[in-house]
Amino acid sequence: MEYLLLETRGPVAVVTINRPQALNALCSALLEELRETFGAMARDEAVRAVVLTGAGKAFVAGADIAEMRGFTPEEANAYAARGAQAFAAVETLPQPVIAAVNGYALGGGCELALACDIRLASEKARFGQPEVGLGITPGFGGTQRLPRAIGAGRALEMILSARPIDAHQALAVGLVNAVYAPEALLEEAVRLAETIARNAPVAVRAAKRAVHLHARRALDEDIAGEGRLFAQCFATEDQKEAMAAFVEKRTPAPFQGR
Ligand code: DAK
Repeated sequence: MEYLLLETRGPVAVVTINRPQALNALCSALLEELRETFGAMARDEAVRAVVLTGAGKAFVAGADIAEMRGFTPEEANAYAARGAQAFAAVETLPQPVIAAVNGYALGGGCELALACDIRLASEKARFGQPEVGLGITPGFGGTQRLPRAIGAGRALEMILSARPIDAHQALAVGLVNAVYAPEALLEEAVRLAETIARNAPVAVRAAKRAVHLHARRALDEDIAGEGRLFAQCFATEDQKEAMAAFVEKRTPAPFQGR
């Protein structure tokens, strides 16, 4: 892999986008590596939670403008398809994904953070959807995920003004869950991932899916889906052991993921 670094810390995988000379802009090859890497992690039971971050002063400064600028409509379509697959691989990863937003998260970079489950930011983070200033609309789900995350009015202000917001503004609108000193961000993200990784794996995956159902289907279907996922956990030894331990007022045995 040319543009991604993959490090495992016990049950936590840390994926670092490593194209700092271009502020980690999403070129086609990088999108392809994201799709492959997240596809492989989906099949890796040893990975219980993922942290996604960027090398250097950016998380991701957006789609690769240099690559994009000369696109024919056909090439734009191919890029969009590749991007959609990469973003879907991140969003639908069974394991939770925490974005550790270390710097610029602009355009496709802000959208990539939004495709993650939880966002934590460094004080140096900047979030924005500058696309309309480039004559395009957000294309990797920003018009859908941003309003769901922060409400239509605030999303429209960001999208239509193209003005970035800083980490503290992002915290105030609920785009990120917490803001840390730059040197503390990655450790805090890994610590949260480790906390998640200690919980029952089947239940964690089912809970993530249950939350995501909401964005995708009508409420009735969501409730039914939640119920099915809830029921599925009852087929696991971990559920039996954890509930037994609660009733017996003891600490449960380590979770087995089955
Ligand atoms: N693409 C390509 N290269 C980029 C880049 C980008 N998005 N952002 C930065 N770089 C490169 C710069 O060109 C520069 O390269 P060299 O000149 O050194 O070769 C290097 O990274 C360092 O950047 P700067 O010198 O500009 O660094 P500064 O600290 O001065 O400024 C900045 C940082 C983040 C304010 C600035 O780099 C900037 O404004 N960057 C562009 C941010 C931006 O507009 N991002 C949104 C891109 S639009 C689609 C789906 C989605 C999308 C498109 C289509 N379809 C479905 C078809 C998404 C679109 C976008 O994301």
